[in-house]
Amino acid sequence: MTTPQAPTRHAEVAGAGFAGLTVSTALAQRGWTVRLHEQNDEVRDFGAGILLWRNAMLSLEVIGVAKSIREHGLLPDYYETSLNGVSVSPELPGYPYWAIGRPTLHALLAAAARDAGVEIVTGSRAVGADPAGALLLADGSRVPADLVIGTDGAGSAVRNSLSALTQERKKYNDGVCRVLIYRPEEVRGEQWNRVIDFWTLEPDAMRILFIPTAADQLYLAFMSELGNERAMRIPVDVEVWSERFPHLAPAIALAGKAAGGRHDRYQTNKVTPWSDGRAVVVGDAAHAMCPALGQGASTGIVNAVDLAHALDQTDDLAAALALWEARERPMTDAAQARSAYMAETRTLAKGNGFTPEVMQTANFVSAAVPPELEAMYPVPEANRS
Ligand code: 5PR
Repeated sequence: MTTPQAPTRHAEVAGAGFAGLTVSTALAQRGWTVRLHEQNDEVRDFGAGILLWRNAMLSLEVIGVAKSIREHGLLPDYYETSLNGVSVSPELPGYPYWAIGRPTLHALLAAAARDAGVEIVTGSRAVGADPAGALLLADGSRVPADLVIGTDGAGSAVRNSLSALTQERKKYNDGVCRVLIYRPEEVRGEQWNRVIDFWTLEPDAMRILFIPTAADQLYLAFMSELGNERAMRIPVDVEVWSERFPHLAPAIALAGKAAGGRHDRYQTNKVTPWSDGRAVVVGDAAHAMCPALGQGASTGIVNAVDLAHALDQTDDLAAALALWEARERPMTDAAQARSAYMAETRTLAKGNGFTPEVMQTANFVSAAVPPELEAMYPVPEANRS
């Protein structure tokens, strides 16, 4: 534990995404001064929707954000998998996980960061880090810090500048168009209060992941193979998707009219180690993964909160970083390997998303989580890992 007399420690953080906001908030709440740089002119998220599993919700409880997620988001009754219109596994009744729009989640995290005293600087792009303890900015300035944190995403400039960090990157053949839309009347009501993973595999894989994120909001992910040009289009090609999924036509029509939206190809990057001297990478910068487990952002959030916790456990920076990586890397590597395997084999189409092995990531409890919080989120017997 840090003694009250200990000098205030200072962090410079690059990238105000989920990992950046979370780590900044967790450090500021523990007495650090934190400056968070965002390259865009606004602090906002342009993504669609997200599932937050128990592991992430517990970590978000630690920084006091989970309550508002429970209020603004939606608790799905089930995660159901449907193959060619036939339900192959209604699963996860009673599992404590929440669906929420990414812009909403981001706004809640940004509010928590400001409340904690984090200074957020927009229009400030990081180009690298000095392991001796400085963040390097695009305007040529060099800002010193006790700890420099790269939360600048899968293409991380901070990571790429650190020669001690090795990386393996891989791209996959599937990609996904994600949209957040107004939820049509046709897909409201009790029987639609669930995640439904609609798969077809013939003649090629096309899948719609249906996730209600609020009473009036719906997240749709349209997954397809790289060769299927029409299915990869943004805005979503209403004709080609409605032909495959006629019963979802009203939602697909709205998705076709949705502004924004994006296509992302599945990719992973494995970085070893996660830190060099006073510089560390967190989130997609350290471990971008395929989305099959729905754990990309969540593992980053878990790692971000535990990093702050580890730094509170000892004043020896190198020891804290080593402790943190030893605690978080095994579950992170396992999630990355499993999600890549699941994406490559498309085993989710068979409803194989919730084997005890797979649930290990969702059920992971980081060292930062006190037992009384853990008890708030009981895991149903069927989903224990
Ligand atoms: N799960 C979630 C998700 O958003 C996606 C996948 C699985 C929550 C798509 O981004 O397998 O592609 C997936």
